Amino acid sequence: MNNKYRKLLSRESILVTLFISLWCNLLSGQTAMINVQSRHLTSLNGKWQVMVDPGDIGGWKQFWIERKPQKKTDFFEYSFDGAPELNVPGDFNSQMCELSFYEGSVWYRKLFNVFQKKNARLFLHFGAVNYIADVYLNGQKLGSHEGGFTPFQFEITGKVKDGDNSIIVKVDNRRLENGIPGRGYDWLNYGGITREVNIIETGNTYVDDYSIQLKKGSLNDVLGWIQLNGVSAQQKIKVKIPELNIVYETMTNDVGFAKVEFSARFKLWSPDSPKLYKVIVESETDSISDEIGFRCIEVQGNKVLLNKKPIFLKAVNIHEENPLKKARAYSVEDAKLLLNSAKELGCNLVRLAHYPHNENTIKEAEKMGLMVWSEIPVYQHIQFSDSLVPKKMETMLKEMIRRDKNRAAVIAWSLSNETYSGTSNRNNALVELTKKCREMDSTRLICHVMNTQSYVKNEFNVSDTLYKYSDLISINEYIGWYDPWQGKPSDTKWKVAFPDKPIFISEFGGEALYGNKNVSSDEASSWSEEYQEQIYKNQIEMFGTIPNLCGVCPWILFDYKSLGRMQPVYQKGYNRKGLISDKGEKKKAWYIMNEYFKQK
Ligand code: GCB
Repeated sequence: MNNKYRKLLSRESILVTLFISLWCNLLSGQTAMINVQSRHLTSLNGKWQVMVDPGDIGGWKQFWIERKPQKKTDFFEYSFDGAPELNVPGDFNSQMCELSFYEGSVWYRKLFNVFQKKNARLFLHFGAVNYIADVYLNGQKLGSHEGGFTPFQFEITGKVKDGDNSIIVKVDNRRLENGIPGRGYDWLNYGGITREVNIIETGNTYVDDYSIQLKKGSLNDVLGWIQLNGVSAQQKIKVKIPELNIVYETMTNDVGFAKVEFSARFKLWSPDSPKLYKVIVESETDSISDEIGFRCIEVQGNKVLLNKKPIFLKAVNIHEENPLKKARAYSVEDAKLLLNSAKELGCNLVRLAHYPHNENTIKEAEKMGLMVWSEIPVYQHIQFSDSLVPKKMETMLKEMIRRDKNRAAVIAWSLSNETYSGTSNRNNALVELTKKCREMDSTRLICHVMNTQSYVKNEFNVSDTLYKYSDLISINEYIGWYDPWQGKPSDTKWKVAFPDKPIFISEFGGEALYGNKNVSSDEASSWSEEYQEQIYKNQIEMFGTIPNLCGVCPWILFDYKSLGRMQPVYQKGYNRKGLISDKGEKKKAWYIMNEYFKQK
């Protein structure tokens, strides 16, 4: 065990972590328990009544109190009774045409029935709410959560009444100067209760969190831990893998923590063989079951190795949008639509841009044998010098890793996309975040995506010092679209400040409107399929010149909605860099990319 890991597992660090998480919980919702799907759930999905509140009057009129007329002269100019309904999970923009581009407050209410058992604990769990959620139960505020793409929960034991209860959530998806993402980004700001809502029932002490993955660099040794939550902290623990006849036994300490360490001859997870094992984590008071894969991902010299063998990352960028429904994706069906298309293109990796996607997507990708690149929305214009921003980045990172750390498919945590080296405090904040990420999970690649390179006289100069802290040199470049070619693609030269690291082209491409064919292949303003196709042909020629190339990732699989893309004839509110249109039609460039991936 390396020192870093030993430090992570020490009792002091656990106490510090518990203290920090308690402190964070005062600011945001409680950190959510993991593996919600295998718990005792009552779903609150379905229709919720809503009041749209563009003028923010709900705050001073105290919508959460739900006042009703008491005497004949009383009236109130708001009410959830008789209000329109929205589906949860689901974004509000795609469900009411007057909310298509709405960024503001919407109040949601759900009435539900519950009976609390003796010795049981109840939690109200949200998969994600974009962007700020203020949550009330029966007129009392439970708390708030900031961050649109990660889960949070509130314990409601003793706060619910037997019988009828009411939950009210104020959702606000307004952009914030010190939000993450900040004010500017190139995707639709879908607001609402976008993922599932559940009431989770547990015993007095339950298995809150666990990490069961291979130790960094090993193909056989599991190194992990279990964390209980509740009064009976010291318990006997079993970790069982029935298919391998493994029953590992240990004991949690006085803060409910136990280290897990055992070895086995696993059939390893890989895109060719996405093997998952049923794993049961059992305490004296709880039992939880998971499907876990075991694999080893590392960078050695200038190569990415999966299970000790070099692998070329055949990737594609995906936004969490169902192009056919024109709505935020959240379901297994949505995931299958996006991921099957990535598979058909020939991919072995999906870059889930630019925020943590829903759990269904990660789990489906894992079953299909697609590796996952997962990122937090530290995107372009982030106010790194704002005193709250480092804490917000860390919280989002922590929530992303906590939820998905047992997913073998996830091979990379990406901490930033296209931040600017001149932004005050950028390096400081991101270097700190990288260190924290390594402490939270040192088993995966940790990356920063940048576009700070120069491209002059057919030479790329890649020199951003932040790459020192990134396992890959991950470059976004749009030569042929935003930047014209400076010479023959096959003559491109490269000057890279960290010449021993693998290079990943995390974005490239250009726009075309599907069906706009036989127009012109040498004018960008034609928005033709031929122009886009030519970009892809040239890029592929250029890829041959890149030292240590470990993978490429076109921007993007499907055309997607974006407010900044308003060219009235060709874009009409869509970023048209998709290899496939928003109606599912393949453009010419798709075939070029598909052929390249077949050759690789
Ligand atoms: C980028 C961004 C991506 C954009 C893309 C574009 O560099 O990372 O989010 O949408 O460019 O289409 O310009």
